[in-house]
Amino acid sequence: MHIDLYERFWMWSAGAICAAFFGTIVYGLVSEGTRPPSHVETIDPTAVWSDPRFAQPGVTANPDGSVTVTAVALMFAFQPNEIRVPAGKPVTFRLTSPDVVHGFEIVGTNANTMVIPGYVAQFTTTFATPGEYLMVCHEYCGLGHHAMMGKLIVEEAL
Ligand SMILES: [Cu+2]
Repeated sequence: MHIDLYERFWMWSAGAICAAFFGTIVYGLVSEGTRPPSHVETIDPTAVWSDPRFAQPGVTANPDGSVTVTAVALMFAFQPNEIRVPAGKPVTFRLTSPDVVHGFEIVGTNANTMVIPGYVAQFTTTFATPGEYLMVCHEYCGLGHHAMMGKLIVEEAL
């Protein structure tokens, strides 16, 4: 079968691009430890505030030095809106939404998840550098989406 030179060129080019894209995924998986958050825990979105897991949003210190942050993403704020965590300690975030799909991203870090009504989003990360970080919603959730933000303060560990 005869394949024209240019046809061959574009076939190999397309193949090389696919291989490069796949390579970046494998590189992130193997070398950078990139994993999408995957925590399957359900919750009744109409009863978030009376659910014992989310009745008192905030930061809880665990006996091993790690902390757990319980937060609710809602139109158009995070509850709590200001979160203080220690640097260099594992921080487990647990989030849910009582209304629509929201996003939760801490700008400049690898903390990033979707917050879907009916589910508890959970991931653990460690903040090495003390400072103030912006928390934003990155899933369009309505007219006030652009104003949906909060502050994460990473404090120097004692
Ligand atoms: Cu939003």
